Amino acid sequence: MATRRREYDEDDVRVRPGKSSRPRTRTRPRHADAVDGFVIAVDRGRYTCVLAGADPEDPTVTAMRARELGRKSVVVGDRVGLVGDTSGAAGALARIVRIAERSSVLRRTADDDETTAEGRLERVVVANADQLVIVSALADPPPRTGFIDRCLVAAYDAGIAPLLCLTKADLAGPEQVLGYYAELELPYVLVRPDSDLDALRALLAGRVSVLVGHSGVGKSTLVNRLVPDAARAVGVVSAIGRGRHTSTSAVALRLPPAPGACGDPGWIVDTPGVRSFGLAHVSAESLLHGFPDLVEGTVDCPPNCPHTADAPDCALDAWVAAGRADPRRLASYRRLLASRSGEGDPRGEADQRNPGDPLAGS
Ligand SMILES: Nc1nc2c(ncn2[C@@H]2O[C@H](COP(=O)(O)OP(=O)(O)OP(=O)(O)O)[C@@H](O)[C@H]2O)c(=O)[nH]1
Ligand SMILES: [Mg+2]
Repeated sequence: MATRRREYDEDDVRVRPGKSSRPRTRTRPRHADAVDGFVIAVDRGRYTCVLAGADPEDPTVTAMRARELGRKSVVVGDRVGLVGDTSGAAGALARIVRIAERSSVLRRTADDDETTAEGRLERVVVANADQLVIVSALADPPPRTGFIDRCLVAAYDAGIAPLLCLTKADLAGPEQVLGYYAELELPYVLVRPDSDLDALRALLAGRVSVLVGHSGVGKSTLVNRLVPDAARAVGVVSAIGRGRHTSTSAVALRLPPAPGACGDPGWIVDTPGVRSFGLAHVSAESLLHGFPDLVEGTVDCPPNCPHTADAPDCALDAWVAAGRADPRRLASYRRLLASRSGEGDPRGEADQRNPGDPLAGS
């Protein structure tokens, strides 16, 4: 009890009798004044927010969390209510008193196995994203379809539309990766240093898109191209301003209006590179949603079929044997099933476990 009490505001300690002395009457009017903001960066307990309807030139608002939010975390992409000094003047500090219901939550876990502490350590990457841009380099570092598959599972699980963004197309061709996803209607874009980004811009317009990918695949490079004044636009993007350096935290940037287009140009969220995209928070059933090319193949499975390699009569083997899906996709799905149940470390071992398939790593 003692530890719980510490999270309450002093107003919440119920030593004073009577409902009339509750904080409600005192705080409600203030909260009614709260202005809407959008969290674009989080840094050591300070939240950088953009006020709803603000122009790109307007200053950002720095805020802290009001204690009454309790344990609720505030993440990039959150739409929040702000009170206090929302002027954006130097040194001004506002307070976040409300977090709007999230339309989507992109999560990842440090590990796949729910039974470990790491597996239970769940991180919300970003809130309210409409689109997950899975960034994979075609070379340096080489593409890893196991990782892309994990991102697809996370996207479908969170109800976020996936978009495959293949960078460094100047270094290698996309045929192998695209061949692997031939059965999926997965939208994709190719990016090389000299390519025009019009197709990508059109797909980003009006949406909140979050970039995920291994370190060094070119996420920040892409963001800098999409938002040329990223470093200047908001004071917080020091990680981006440093150019080719590893990003250390997620940051949302307002996209410039597309030429000739009207309406909301959208936001793009750069995130730090991840080694793995742990999926402990995704149920075994939901894992299958990341493999729409396999879903239909399970209709002939016996009831409660676990779809694992040793499952008797799993219909997926016949589905793949009949050429209805790529056997590598089934292998990838089964690797995820296995790593969720704690069999093996999903990170870093892919090359040993899939010697014949250099793409398969996660
Ligand atoms: N050849 C080539 N190099 C690229 C391309 N895009 C990015 N790079 C290079 O790849 C390196 C890594 O790029 P970053 O944009 O920092 O990668 P990142 O994904 O943001 O990495 P983290 O922040 O660590 O997650 C840089 O040296 C870029 O110049 C590309 O299309 N072609
Ligand atoms: Mg980066």
